[in-house]
Amino acid sequence: MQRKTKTLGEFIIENQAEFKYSSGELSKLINAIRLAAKVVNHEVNKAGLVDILGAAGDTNVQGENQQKLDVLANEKFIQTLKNREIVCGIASEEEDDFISINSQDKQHQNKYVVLIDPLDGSSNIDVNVSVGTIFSIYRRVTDIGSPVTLEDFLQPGIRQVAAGYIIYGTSTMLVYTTGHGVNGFTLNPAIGTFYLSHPDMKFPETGKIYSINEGNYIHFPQGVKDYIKYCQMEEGDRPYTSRYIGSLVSDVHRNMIKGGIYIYPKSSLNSDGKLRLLYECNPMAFLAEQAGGKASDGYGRIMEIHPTELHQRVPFFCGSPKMVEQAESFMAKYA
Ligand code: AHM
Ligand code: MG
Repeated sequence: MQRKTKTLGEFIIENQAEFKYSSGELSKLINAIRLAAKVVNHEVNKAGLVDILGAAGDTNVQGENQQKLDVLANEKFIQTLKNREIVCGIASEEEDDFISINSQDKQHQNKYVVLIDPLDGSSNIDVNVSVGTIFSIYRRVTDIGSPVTLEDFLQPGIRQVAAGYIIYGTSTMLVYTTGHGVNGFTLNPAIGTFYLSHPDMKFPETGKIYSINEGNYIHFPQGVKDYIKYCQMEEGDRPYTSRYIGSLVSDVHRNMIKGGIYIYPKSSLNSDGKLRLLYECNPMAFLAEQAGGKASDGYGRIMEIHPTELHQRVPFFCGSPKMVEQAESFMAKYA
């Protein structure tokens, strides 16, 4: 008899009780993200066909060129979450400030805030290489019934109630956690349904892949330089293989399956690295830890950092636990 494959919709319903504040609100929220993911997937897939490629002409809050698809993905996610009236606030990598959400019949009654990087790795769009969406969900800390404040968004990663990513790759996958392990769902584009394809994803304890933009080697701290040399040394299971897509979601996704480490360190060019703590590092760290991996700034746990600003950047070391520990030991020599 053929095994029945579970859909994401079924999985969400089945696992709702697992969540300690189970009122169905989080499930609805993940359903909304599922819907937005399908819409963005549709747009990403036709990127080469219609004239939606190229820079939109605007720069985002970090002064980087925005691609048209970034703008579009940002709009789609925000619109979907707004329309479904299930969050009280949204912060996006593409927006200068957070958005407070209110509606006539639900006066600031929702309890979750969402932080998103709507289209990460967008410099890869023009060349048909995988990009991703990253999301992070927290319970608000201010009182229900009042508008959200910055405090609701500046929470350490350990307070996340859910996080995930969508990878628009050779196939489209939605991978998420609510703190009970990590599960991956693959989209069947013919019928628009996500199926559970990667249950209980786990980082191998160690691996043979290191992912870092080595072009910046000269600017890296000595601990990172030493670790790179260690990866390249002929000894035991080394040298490791270097794989760097330049798309955080894709690099971490591959390393989670095959075993590996992703590093975006600070450098003499950018003292805090490049990646954003709230939109990129915290959600990837929550997923990594739930998959038995580790996420560090080189010296300590990413998820324990207390954020001070929305667009804060942080150095990021993420992957198989033994590899992250090894990299940390090189960093510690120069602390
Ligand atoms: P983005 O949010 O502007 O797309 O930047 C984040 C991306 C990551 O996905 C990727 O790992 C990194 O930037 C690549 O940066 P670099 O080109 O400096 O190696
Ligand atoms: Mg990004």
